[in-house]
Amino acid sequence: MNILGKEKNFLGLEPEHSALDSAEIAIVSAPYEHTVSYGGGTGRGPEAILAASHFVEFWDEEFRCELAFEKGITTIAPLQFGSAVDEAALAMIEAQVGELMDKGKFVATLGGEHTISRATIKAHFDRIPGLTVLQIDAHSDLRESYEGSRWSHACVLSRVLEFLPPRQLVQAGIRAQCREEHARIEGDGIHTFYGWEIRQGVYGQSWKERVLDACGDAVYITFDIDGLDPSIMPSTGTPEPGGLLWDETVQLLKLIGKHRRIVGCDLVELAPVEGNPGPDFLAAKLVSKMLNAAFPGR
Ligand SMILES: [Mn+2]
Repeated sequence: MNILGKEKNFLGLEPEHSALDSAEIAIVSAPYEHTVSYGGGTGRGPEAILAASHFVEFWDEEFRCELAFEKGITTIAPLQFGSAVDEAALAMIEAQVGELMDKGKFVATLGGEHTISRATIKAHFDRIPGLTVLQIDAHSDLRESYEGSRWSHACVLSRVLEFLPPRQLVQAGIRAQCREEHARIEGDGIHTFYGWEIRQGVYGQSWKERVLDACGDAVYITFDIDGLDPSIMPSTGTPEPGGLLWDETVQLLKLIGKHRRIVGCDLVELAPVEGNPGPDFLAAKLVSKMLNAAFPGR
């Protein structure tokens, strides 16, 4: 497995803090883009996040640590899918994430379209009993198929629910779905926190605690960047108004990390816009915050 050096790795780390053998954290890049439905560009997401991460501070003033120096973060060279699509591409991602987990690494995967999370979640599900998946997303992604494909990013959680019990799925920020998805949520008892419920104060100030309550001990976070409000995150293929803002998102991550075990994560669907680097930097900082949240005790 090849790793990226200081010029291209996450945070621009020197070898002593980014070696494959010693780092406790591994960044996987899955620049997979095959079933985009509106705006394109997610295939360039991982590279843009890694480039922007060089402007993220090592010291986190909120978590009060330099996680990269304390744990080490290695960045694996991006997966190259060639002509592999759908199940073949997912098999490559699942194999790499699984191999790193078997080496004892905490794995954070950068997408790519949301389809990739079927693979990263499966790798975690097979190794961690009772896994909860916390999905932050504008879309519930529970269609059975979309535009003729079962492997569309719009159905990725349907593919996950082929192995994950539906009560172990928690969704937050949802504000676009079709009738069949709503019926599935109601019928299967999926914990879904809709954007309008959060914004209109249905759960009061405590919506984040309610999300926490719905999570079991071990939590995998799949973060679709379109879960954030387009005012702070315009660089995504399907922007939806009414999304999560920065501070409440970080507070949620911090709360989950304090009371549960965050065992892995991904960040998907960033579609970088030429000439607007701000959202790429936000995404890089969000990855850093997720990692900090995952290691609260250090
Ligand atoms: Mn999604």
